Amino acid sequence: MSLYEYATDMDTPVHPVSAPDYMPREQMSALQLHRLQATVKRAYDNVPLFRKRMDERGVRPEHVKTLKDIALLPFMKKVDLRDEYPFGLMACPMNEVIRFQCSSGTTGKPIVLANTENDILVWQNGTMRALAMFGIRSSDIMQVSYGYGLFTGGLGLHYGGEGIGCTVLPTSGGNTDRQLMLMRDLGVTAIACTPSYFLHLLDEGMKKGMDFRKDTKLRHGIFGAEPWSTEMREKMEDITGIIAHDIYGLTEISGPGVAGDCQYRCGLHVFEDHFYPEIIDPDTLEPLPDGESGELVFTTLDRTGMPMIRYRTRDISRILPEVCKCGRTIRRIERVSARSDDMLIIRGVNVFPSQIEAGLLSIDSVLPHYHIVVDRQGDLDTLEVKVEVTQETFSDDIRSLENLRRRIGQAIQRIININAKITLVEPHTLPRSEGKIKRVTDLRKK
Ligand code: DLL
Repeated sequence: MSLYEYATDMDTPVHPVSAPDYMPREQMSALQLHRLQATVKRAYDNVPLFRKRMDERGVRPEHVKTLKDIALLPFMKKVDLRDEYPFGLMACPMNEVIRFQCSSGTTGKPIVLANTENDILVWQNGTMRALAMFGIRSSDIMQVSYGYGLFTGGLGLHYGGEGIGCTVLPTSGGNTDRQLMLMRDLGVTAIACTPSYFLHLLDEGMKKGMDFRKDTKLRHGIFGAEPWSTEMREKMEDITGIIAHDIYGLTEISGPGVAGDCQYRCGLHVFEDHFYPEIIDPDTLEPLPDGESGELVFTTLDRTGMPMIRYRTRDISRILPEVCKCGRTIRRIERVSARSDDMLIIRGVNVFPSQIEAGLLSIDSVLPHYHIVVDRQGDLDTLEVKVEVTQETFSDDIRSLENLRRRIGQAIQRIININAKITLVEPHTLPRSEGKIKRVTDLRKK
């Protein structure tokens, strides 16, 4: 199907859930301001950390009179979720919370997000609108191969799919053979998973002689949770004949469905009536004008469980001010391809080097010198951790070394849920640095 045919298919009829995407700008701004004021008041009244920071700045909720006044408000960061773990940022009583979701923290503990029923509906509204924008309709069968559970990918797309009435096949991640069998046998038309997992599915399918164009009914891929390039998109579309859509989101702000691309693929439309985007300079923290590249910051406008105000995502992007040809009035951000911190995304899982360090250092006889190597074998990310051990340990017999390797591997896996290859090395063999130490080599970027 050509892009033109696809565009026609998408524009008529516009899915009913998409109405706010086309709201006149003045009406959208008025709605955003109204919701922002309510969110700031709610956080001020219920979240001690937020109130303290506001008081320190001499700012009160009633000072937010226009959308520009958002610049008066303090930022929130991932460390706040760690420091206030697990319930400190909650703005509602526990009996209103109906679900927790988690994401990686920077150390051994995850971060926890509390969702009220309202928050689950807001989140679902974002994923429904993203799917509708991608052209998914009630006649589609969508295989959700994002992980279900604490990670928001699986449940997020699941609720979105059910919301727009398509048939959902909740395979979750893993068990590639069964995924391929069901995709073919059930006539799956859309798949939602990380782009790297889709490449893996293609590889495995092709090894078995599958021709995705002939043997499946796939037409749509719903890819996100990690950066992916235009080249990767072209490769996937070439092999399968699908249209690869980009969906963006993060647990702190709800999950997938904060933004997505339309048929013109010129950036991702943000569902701005729920999530207010800003771009700031990560060094000066000053807001940047539309069009300039910087750190993406979101304020949730109608979440009640744990509202996030000026949450620093660490993702680098820019707001694209021109009106989009698709007719949506909601603004777009550029596709996210870089971050301003050291978070790695390995097989769709967020990993901070500090989490690996926390695992390593829980084991005696390991020295605090390590180096992380991330690479890609075929289409799957690999993780190797090189660790220095004491001279005595290194001289031990092979069985003790094997045992140590296994214990280190398990300690790391308990924290990041990824099986890493552990390589033990002699003391003083890993590079030292006189300035900022570089602990990660990411060979995927070559
Ligand atoms: O990855 C939510 C999600 C699930 C999005 C499924 C899309 C699809 P977290 O685990 O909290 O949430 O990770 C959020 O992943 O700050 C980005 O760095 C990265 N990310 C998410 N979507 C994209 C994307 C989910 N489309 C972090 N392109 C974010 C690039 C993405 N990076």
